[in-house]
Amino acid sequence: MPEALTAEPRPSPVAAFPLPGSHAACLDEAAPTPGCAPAAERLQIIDGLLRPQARISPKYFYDQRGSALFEAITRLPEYYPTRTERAIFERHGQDIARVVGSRRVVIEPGAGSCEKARALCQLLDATHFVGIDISADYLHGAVEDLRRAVPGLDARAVGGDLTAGMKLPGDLPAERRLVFYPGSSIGNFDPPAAQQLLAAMHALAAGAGGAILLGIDLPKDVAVLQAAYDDASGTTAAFNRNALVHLNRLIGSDFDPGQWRHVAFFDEGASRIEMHLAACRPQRVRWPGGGRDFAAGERIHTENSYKYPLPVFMAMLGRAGFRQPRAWLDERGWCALVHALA
Ligand code: AVJ
Repeated sequence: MPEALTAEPRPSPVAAFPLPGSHAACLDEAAPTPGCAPAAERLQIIDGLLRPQARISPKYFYDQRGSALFEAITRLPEYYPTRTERAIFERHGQDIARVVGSRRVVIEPGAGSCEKARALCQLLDATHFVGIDISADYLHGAVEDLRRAVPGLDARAVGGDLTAGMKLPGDLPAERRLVFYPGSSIGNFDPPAAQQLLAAMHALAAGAGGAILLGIDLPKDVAVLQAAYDDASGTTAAFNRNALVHLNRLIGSDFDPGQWRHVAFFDEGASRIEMHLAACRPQRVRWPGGGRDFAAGERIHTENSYKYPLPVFMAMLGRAGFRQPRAWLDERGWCALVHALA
């Protein structure tokens, strides 16, 4: 087993979330208003905050501190997904390598640190690797490291987003492509958006011998889920609250994170964990040009994390055009690594 598949992951700033338009830091000098998000993004954030049920995208977790907090989350005793996926690779590595096949062109949306990619490229003796990430600067460094670590691998970085018309290198072989999407990141998308993302991945892998290898988190005992998203050390609570600090920088708001309580629960009907921030007391939050009053207990919805039953997910793969799906599970049946042909 390659070392990196057994090591603790180090997600990049932003990269853990392959969603459009993230900002790891305040770098946008062209921002016309206080706060550093581009005007369109600013309006989108404010629109979410002004809805009757206020909401923000989970991509706003991942500024620099948020990415470090996520890394800490992956090491918590309660947070099973990261080490469970690693256990699946340990338990089934040989079978995975046999089914996936060698000499592949690996394409990873949201590649970030490329750490899982390194292990996979070594396991499969990949010929090419393309990492795709919103955080292009970080990705370029990671891909350079990958090139050094895996001699002979043709490794490239592409800045952009799968769902927003990003372009692969023109000279990338169209055959034997493998789209790699680990970490159960697909759980952050609601089912229609997840379905769209799978279709986009199918288009990427569509040439001869194309396939997908993707990690998902399965439904399980509610107490296990609950603990994973509301850990005893309060790390997930800090991660959740940090989104407000990030927003303050992006839109110039004056959220006081200390005035917001972490709320996480499993919605059985929707099969998803929901995370919210609840106002500890009545408060007014302002930003340039506006603001909102929150009543005590009023919430901002910050994340959904869907737990797809395996048959449901297999059906989604089928609708996206994938064939011959198969899955490897950990011994408790908590997470799955799914492979299918494009
Ligand atoms: C990175 C989307 C897989 O949903 O488990 C961890 C993010 N949120 N704790 C997840 C997360 C709260 C994580 N993913």
